[in-house]
Amino acid sequence: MAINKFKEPILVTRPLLPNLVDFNQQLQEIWKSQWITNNGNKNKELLENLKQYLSVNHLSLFSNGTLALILGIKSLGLSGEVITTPFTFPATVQALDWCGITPVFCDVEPDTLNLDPSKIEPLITERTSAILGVHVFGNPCDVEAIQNIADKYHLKVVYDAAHAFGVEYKGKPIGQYGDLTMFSFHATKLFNTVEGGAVVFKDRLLTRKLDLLKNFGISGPEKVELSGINAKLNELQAAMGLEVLKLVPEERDKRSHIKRVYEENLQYVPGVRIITKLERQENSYQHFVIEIDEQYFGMTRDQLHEKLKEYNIFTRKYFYPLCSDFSWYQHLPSVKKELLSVAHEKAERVLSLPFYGGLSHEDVQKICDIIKFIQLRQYKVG
Ligand code: T4K
Repeated sequence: MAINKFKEPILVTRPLLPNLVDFNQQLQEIWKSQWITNNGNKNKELLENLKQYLSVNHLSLFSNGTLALILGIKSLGLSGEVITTPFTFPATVQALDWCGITPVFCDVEPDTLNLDPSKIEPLITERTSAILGVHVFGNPCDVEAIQNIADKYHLKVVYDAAHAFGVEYKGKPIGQYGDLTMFSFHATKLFNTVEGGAVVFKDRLLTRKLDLLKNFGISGPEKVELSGINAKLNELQAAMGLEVLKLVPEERDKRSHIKRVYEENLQYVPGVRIITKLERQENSYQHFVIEIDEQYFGMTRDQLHEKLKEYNIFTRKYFYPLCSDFSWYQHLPSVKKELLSVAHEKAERVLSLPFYGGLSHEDVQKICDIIKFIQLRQYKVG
């Protein structure tokens, strides 16, 4: 039995887009106000809505998640070295680069692919100022173990929660852990403002600092207090956010059903492990990621990734290559392969499958059938 390829390409994700009539209404209000950036009314409204949605007291909006993280790190006054994960999107470690901070790479846990707390302590030196964890694919880090280490050595804790919008850990919103947490609102994220991001934080005094940092350090018409940059979210982005936020609960529901179809079909396939299996508020429904074990699956992740293209299915290898493999870090002692063995193994095995509310259940079923068919055919050929 052969399976036909998809007529149209199936991409790893598609942006959540508001109804054009609703968005147009937002635009009309902006046009009327003649205020299109620099902390307008849409910005203020989105700020309040997000504080409520994420259950946090302090939040600052930015033009994208990367600048949010860079300025968040700056606002905490971090310096020297920061312990972080190699298994992440380049933005996490590049934020450290832009702050003149040396990343110290720490291996990840085999299950969650997040920073492994049991490997952090030996990496702490006199220069360490913080631990920067990433809630990879929305799976929360072991935030309690990380906080215990940070308390013991008087370090700050920063989280990159680009994938973890709306996630809870042990019933507590993820943004309430650590000193500062960044969320990305890029087009590919569950909640998007086209481009955009935010930091949430414990210390209310950071609000003013972040407001200055994202607006050239300007504190008045004739006063520039510090060296900042332009990282403001504009009114059109904020309007997009206001409309998309209304759609998030329904999108989460749709994705949770898609997740179930994937799980029912893939959980017993030899050599396939589902990484993003948490339920309800513990899952951000940002990605659906599997791990391919060549020994039992019969082919490598790379071979499956290529084969799926023949059926018009475009999966992604998030996160390959590891950040510790970037050329400009090769002088660092922490990039040694033997110190990052779990991260190296996982980066060769992970595959993000198409995952967005617009996928029909039939499409998801077909993707699973194709994966099983590819595996079966491989064994027959082999
Ligand atoms: N930290 C972490 C852990 C992150 O994952 C990210 C971003 C950041 C920090 C930085 O946050 P931001 O500064 O971006 O706010 C995409 C996103 O561009 C990136 O935001 C995201 N992580 C990363 C995981 O995914 P690419 O290079 O894979 O994007 P691209 O253009 O290949 O798009 C992915 C898929 O989405 C494609 O199949 C096409 C589809 N797509 C994309 C766009 C932009 C659409 O259908 N429509 C669109 O408008 O990085």
